[in-house]
Amino acid sequence: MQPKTLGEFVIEKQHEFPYSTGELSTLLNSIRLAAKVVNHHVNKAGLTDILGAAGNNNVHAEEQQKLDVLANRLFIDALVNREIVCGIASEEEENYVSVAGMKSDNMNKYVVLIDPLDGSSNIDVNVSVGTIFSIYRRISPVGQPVTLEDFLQPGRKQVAAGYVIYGTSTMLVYTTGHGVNGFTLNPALGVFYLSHPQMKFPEKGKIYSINEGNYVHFPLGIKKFIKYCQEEKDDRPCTSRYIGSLVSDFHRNMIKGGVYLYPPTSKHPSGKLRLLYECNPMAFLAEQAGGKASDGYRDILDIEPVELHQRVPFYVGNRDMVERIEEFIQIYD
Ligand code: AMP
Ligand code: P6P
Repeated sequence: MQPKTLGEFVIEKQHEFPYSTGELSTLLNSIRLAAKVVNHHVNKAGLTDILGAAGNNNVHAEEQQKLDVLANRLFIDALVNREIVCGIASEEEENYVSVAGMKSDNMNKYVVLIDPLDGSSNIDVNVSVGTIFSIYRRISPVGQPVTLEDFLQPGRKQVAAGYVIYGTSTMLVYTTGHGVNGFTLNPALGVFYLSHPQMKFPEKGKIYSINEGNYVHFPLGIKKFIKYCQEEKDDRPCTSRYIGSLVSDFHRNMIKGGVYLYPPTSKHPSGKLRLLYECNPMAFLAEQAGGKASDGYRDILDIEPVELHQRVPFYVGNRDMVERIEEFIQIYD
């Protein structure tokens, strides 16, 4: 029997909410379409003149790869120009993009935050990259221009979150608060099929993912956790795996069991990962898959955001491993 398609799954879930207008389904289906278009370009990156830097930098003075710019444009066009949302914020845009109010008939109630192509430094070396998205209900009045507060909501208020991983196969993994489901693209048909229903972290994790090149700058608690993982004892030593692409490291750790760490470093004293469009969506997915996400002291989803591109220390994965990290931080830091 053919597995369910993503489109069928979205509609089936909508029917569980008899009063729904279909707006969230339309939004999820637009993300699905944009993901297929980005996938086409990511897979062709080696063949067309789209590799390499776009010749300018984004708001974080990071050199924008051409695919970054393209993915950003594709997702914004898919969501904003069709008025499927009232606003969108992106890692590649200094300010949020407002639709509600410019076109007064825009009565949509969702805002979306995206990292259009996370891990883009891997593009030119053919390592998997990903798109991350996060969806909230606006808190300002429908029909009015969106406000910054619509985007600065704690992660626990998310309506949906997910990622697309452009890897050996392309998958879309998302949650609306009722578990995590993974869909694999059949490139011949251009259809996502349900391949990983109700994804959960394994009971125990044995992988740790961290850039140990920053070791000398890590807080003592993180150094102690790394040495703990390397001890020959109990269910250790762990395996060290780090791709340099959050979506890929997270996806592998959710399937095999493990934890991803991006602690404060000398270059990024508040951590490198962005709270709104990287940490919150991955934290929502992690909790829905039985895992945990923390900044070392509190759940990521409980953090009250103060600015669009704020960074936080980020530890996400198996609950037992994240709790162990918190213990080491609270003892040594
Ligand atoms: P809507 O009016 O379509 O925006 O739906 C209202 C609410 O119903 C959403 O905010 C969700 O909480 C839920 N809902 C509607 N459609 C879906 C869907 N396809 N998948 C999961 N939840 C949904
Ligand atoms: P570093 C990609 O730029 C990213 O935001 C994550 O996807 C990835 O895990 C991390 O940064 C890699 O950072 O400093 O280890 O190269």
